[in-house]
Amino acid sequence: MRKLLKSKMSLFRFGQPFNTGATVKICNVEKSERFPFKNLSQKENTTSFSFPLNDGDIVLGLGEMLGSLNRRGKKYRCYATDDCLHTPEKESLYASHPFIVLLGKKSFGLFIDFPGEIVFDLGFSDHATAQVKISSLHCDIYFLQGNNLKDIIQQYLQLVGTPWAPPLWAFGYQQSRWSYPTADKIREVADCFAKHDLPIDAISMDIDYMDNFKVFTICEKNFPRLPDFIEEMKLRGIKLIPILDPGVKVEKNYPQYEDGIAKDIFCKDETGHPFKAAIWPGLSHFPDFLNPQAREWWAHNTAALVKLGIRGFWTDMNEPAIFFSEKSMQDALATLNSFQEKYSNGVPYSLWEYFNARGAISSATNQAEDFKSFYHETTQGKINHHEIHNLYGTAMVEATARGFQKVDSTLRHYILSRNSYVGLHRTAAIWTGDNASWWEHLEQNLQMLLSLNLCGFFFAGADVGGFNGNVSAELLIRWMQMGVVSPLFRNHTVLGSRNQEPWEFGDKTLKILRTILKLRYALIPYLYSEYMQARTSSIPFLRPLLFDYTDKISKTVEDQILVGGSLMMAPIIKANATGRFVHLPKHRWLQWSEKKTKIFAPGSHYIPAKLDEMLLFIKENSFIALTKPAKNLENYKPKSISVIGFVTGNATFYLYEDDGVSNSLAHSIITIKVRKKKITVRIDQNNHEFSSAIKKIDLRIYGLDGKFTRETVNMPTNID
Ligand code: MIG
Repeated sequence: MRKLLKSKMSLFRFGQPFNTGATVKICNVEKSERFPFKNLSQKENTTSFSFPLNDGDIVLGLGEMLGSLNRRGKKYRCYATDDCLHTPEKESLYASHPFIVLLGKKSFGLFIDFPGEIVFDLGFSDHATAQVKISSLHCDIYFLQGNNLKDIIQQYLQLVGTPWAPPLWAFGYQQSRWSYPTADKIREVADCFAKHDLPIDAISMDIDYMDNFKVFTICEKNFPRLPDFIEEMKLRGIKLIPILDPGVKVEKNYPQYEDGIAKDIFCKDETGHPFKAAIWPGLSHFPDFLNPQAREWWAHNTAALVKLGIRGFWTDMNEPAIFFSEKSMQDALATLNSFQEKYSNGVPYSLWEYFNARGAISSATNQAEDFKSFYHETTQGKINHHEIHNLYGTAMVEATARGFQKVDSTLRHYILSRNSYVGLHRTAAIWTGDNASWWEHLEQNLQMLLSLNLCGFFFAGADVGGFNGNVSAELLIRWMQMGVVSPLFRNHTVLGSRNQEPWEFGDKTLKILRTILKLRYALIPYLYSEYMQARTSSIPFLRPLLFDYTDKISKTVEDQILVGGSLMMAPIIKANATGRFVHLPKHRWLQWSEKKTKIFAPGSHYIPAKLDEMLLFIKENSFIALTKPAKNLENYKPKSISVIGFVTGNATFYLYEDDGVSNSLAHSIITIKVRKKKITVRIDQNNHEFSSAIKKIDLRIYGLDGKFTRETVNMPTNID
């Protein structure tokens, strides 16, 4: 295993920061005189500092933010917001990951552990300066020195903890749409997957499964006998993933409302009354997830669904999103009324008044004033929401996870969250929200995945095919191709859009999509093994080239993905493309597909890729592992696997396997070694708590001449 460099991490503490739970390591606090940036200022409730950006400096990080991988030249705002139009100028989205890395003559990482608003101006106002503004006098700032990106990221991951271990089935394909309106419709979708020979592991249940969008209720008319339905789908190997929104509707006789009031678990306004705002179910209260009692209450409710057989949740709107509050709606209506009065009575009005009226209703959404108007009762005291805004969804997920633990703490859970803060990567997956069926967003998906991985969120993904708008067959194909390496692989689309299931685009497209899905399922041994090892080695599962390579070109390539230790994907992200330039750094690479293989020398190459082709490369002296694609990953225990290597010298491959469901993470490691052309295979199983079912390994090793040798290895029955 790779050795860690000695930690060169310093913590600077200002005031008495709220403990966010982001970090898992306790660091000594440094004297503030040693703060590395000279122009630190603390005034008017703001902590700010800046540092120079030299020519050629690269800034990485910030996880889920729009824009390029190199963050330089843009302004970003960590203040979670439900914004469903991801256009390039937007400064914030649903998540806050205030961690950046500067790569330059002197490289460093910077993590600002503060759950309120932070603005990073990374060479936008002035190309040669980075400015950081934290909207508080209380925060923890971690400064991480390192020789290179890997060193800095490893320190960061040690600080914020090991990424989540998902259940194996989470690596399967998921189909979603807003909404499959009835259980029958979901049955029909499942039938189509079977009929068309398409693997699938989960189907989402969007907001329409509830009774009028009330959380923890079921619309009995459209989803009768839910427990039976869950069981029926389970027998088909498909998990149902219901959505949970935080808002609890204010409505007499609605049990969760009555109980929530009785147990006093909602966030309060200035006057001590439960804070009220409109969200899908209507005027609602918001569980105070920062309050342990409220978390317990929520966990109790989620546990009830887990007991029915639900194995995963999808937590949405947890920034939290607010459509309007009573106050913001009154303000909006006042603006409308005053325009209406003038207009109807023939009183002169300016066009500004018309524009104000036009935007009034929509500007009642997600108002800062509303976020400042309610409070949390935390173990660290009462605190205004605005101060800890970015923690709300993370706390909601913790409460949801607790629901699983209540039922069976030995099993791994699955939670897909929209909002996140640093630390959530230890507990859940995130998706990147309401993207669109645009080619630009396919590219954005790629860059977000890489940025998120650099921030510890290995298990992430975007709505494949795009959420808003209508996808074309070509865009869906290219997006699904990238999905093959995306940990979360979920096709999801908005209410009213064109159907986006694989069979909706004609036979030719269906055939291509089937091959893509089968490839994903074939690659499960490799993907899962590399993911699980990435967690413990603190090396991101998905990486940009510059993580592994130091050549000039690798520094600038933002559209190729290193997947684990052996594989690289160069996704096609342009419409009508029939190929693309690929940078192949340092060593030779074996272009690999099930149909053809070709060896490339290092350098830049234009490589053709027809619509049904994707560009995957195996690095020189490394291996990938595959199986026969399963229909789903329930009870997945392959008996034989194929290992494909491209070996010109010495090479070693570790294949990690576990039961894919339990928290114990008892596992086995199969080691394949090539030394001077001699191959050895061994298996280590820790304490025999987990024993691999693999009996046979079909080894195919490509050499320099592009030809392969084949060998079948029968696994020993006596282990160790
Ligand atoms: O206001 O539940 O991002 O995935 O389909 C929209 C309906 C609420 C936003 C999520 C999207 C989901 C949708 N939700």
